[in-house]
Amino acid sequence: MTELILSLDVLDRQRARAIAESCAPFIDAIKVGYPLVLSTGLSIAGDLAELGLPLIADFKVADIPNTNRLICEAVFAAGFDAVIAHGFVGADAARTCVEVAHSHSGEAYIVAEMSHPGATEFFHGGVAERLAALAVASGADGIIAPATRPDRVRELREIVGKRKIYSPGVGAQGGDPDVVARLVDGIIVGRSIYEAEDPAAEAERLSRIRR
Ligand code: O7E
Repeated sequence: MTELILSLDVLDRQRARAIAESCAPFIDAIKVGYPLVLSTGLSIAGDLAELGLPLIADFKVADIPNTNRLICEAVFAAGFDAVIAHGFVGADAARTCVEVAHSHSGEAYIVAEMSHPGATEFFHGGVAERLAALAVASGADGIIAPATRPDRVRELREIVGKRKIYSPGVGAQGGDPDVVARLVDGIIVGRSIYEAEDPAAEAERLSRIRR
C-alpha cells in the first residue's frame, strides 16, 4: 500500500498541531521542514510525536560529513524517525547521514531528482541516475523522486529496485496521485491538504486513491 505523507509546511504551532491531529487517521507519516521548524523551533517534533506517527525531517542535509553528522544527531535527538539528505555532496557525506540514522534505528532518504520545473537544469543528463545509484550504494532506505514526472520515477525505479521511493509534487505542483501512487512507496502532499477547507477530508480522499 502506498503511504500518504503529510508535508506540514505551515508556520504556526497551533495550526500545525490541529492539522496534523485531524489528518492523523488518514496519513502514514508527517514530513517537517525548514518553514515549520524555523517558525516554531525543533520542539515542534515533540508536539507532533504525541500523535504516534513517524516524523520525517526534511532538512535536505548537504554539508561535509562532520557537519552532516552533527545535524543528523540533532534531528534524531529531537525525536525524528527519518532524515532527508542531498546526495550531490558525495558518497561520504551522504553515507554519514545514513549511518547516523541507522544508529538511531531511523531511516535516511537521498534526493535523486526534484519536482519543480527548474530541477531539470541540473538533475537531468544522468545526474539523478547517479544520485539514485549513490543512494543504493550508501545503504539509504530510499530516494526522493518527482511526482511531476512519472516517467522519471519509472526510470529511477530501475536503479533503486525495492528501496523506497517517496514522491513530492502531487496536487499543487501538478502531479497526478492516481498515476504516481502506483509507482512509488509514498506520496508526499502539502498544500492540497493543509490549504484545503477541510484538510482531514482531503487527506481521507487521497488515502482512498493510494490504496
Ligand atoms: O507542493 P506541496 O505543497 O504539496 O509540498 C511539497 C513538499 O515537498 C514541500 O515541502 C517541498 O519542499 C517538498 N519537496 C518538493 O516539493 N519537491 C522536491 O523535489 C522535494 C521535496 C522534498 O520534500 O524533498 C524531500 C522529500
